[in-house]
Amino acid sequence: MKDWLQTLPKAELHLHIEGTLEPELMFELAARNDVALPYASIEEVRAAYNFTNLQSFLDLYYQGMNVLYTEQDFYDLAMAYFERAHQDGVVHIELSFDPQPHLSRGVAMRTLFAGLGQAREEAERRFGMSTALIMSFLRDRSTEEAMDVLEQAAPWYEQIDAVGLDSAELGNPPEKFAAVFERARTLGIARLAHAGEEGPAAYISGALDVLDVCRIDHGVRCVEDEALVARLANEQIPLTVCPLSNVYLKVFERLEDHTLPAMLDHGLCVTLNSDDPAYFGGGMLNNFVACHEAFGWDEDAFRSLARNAIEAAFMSESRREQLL
Ligand code: ES4
Ligand code: ZN
Repeated sequence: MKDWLQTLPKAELHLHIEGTLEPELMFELAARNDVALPYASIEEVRAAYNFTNLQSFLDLYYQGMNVLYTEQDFYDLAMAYFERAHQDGVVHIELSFDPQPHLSRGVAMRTLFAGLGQAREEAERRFGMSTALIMSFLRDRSTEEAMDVLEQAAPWYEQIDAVGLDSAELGNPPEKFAAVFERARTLGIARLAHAGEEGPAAYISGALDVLDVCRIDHGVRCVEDEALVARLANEQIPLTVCPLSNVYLKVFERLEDHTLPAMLDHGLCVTLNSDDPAYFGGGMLNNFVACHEAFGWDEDAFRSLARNAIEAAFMSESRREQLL
């Protein structure tokens, strides 16, 4: 089954590029940029990945990305992931990046777009891979800062397929970013948001009603609200579920306890994704294999999940036809 899942053409819609930073590259970039790391060895980094909730992960995620400074660093980070994803049989990737932590360290906005843009072009040339770019705002920082980031990105709007909303969910409801997302809408930029990962089902409704998002990242807590489930099913709102992430962040104790089978029973438009593969036990293929082992899904089930992702992706209609 693993071999078959590898050959299944997969689109990944929920991937934080900073969450693809493997400890080996972290050490290499730390040396290159003369950044001190709080770890003595690669093994020590991996041993630290022992999360109790979303915040305990985010602390290490922000710490890890402190080694990224130059255009070359962002290129190397993205290219290393594109290569691994290509080996997993991924044919389309929508990578999200978080400008704020980098801007705060003095990295220029153009460095981010240039490095990631170069890697995207190279992935297209070398692997025939298509990609899309999602610029995400940190919901645990201010609305004003997010608005400022959106304005600073003006020279690169053409490269942005959507804006997203991530980081610490609880206590940072979607409504906080109504004005920022309204501005993005005016600019003609599509909108996404993490919702219903640690936060309640009401954050999913809020993201749909107030932020006018076209997809929900995670959304696994939707099952707590029957009316919301009916709405998500009726409107076929894509949910970018990240199975291994949910287990690593203790959203569910074990994958067997995940609401994924119930979500499929309700007729929801589910897609499978890796979220932060360097931190959560691997990439797309590992997520697919883990679901096969936990739920016993057959080839038809995975074909249908992969199709959902291709249908929900930001890609040209000719590319979509080619992949369907
Ligand atoms: C994230 Cl799993 C998750 N949730 C929210 N924000 C994030 N940023 C990176 N991974
Ligand atoms: Zn995420």
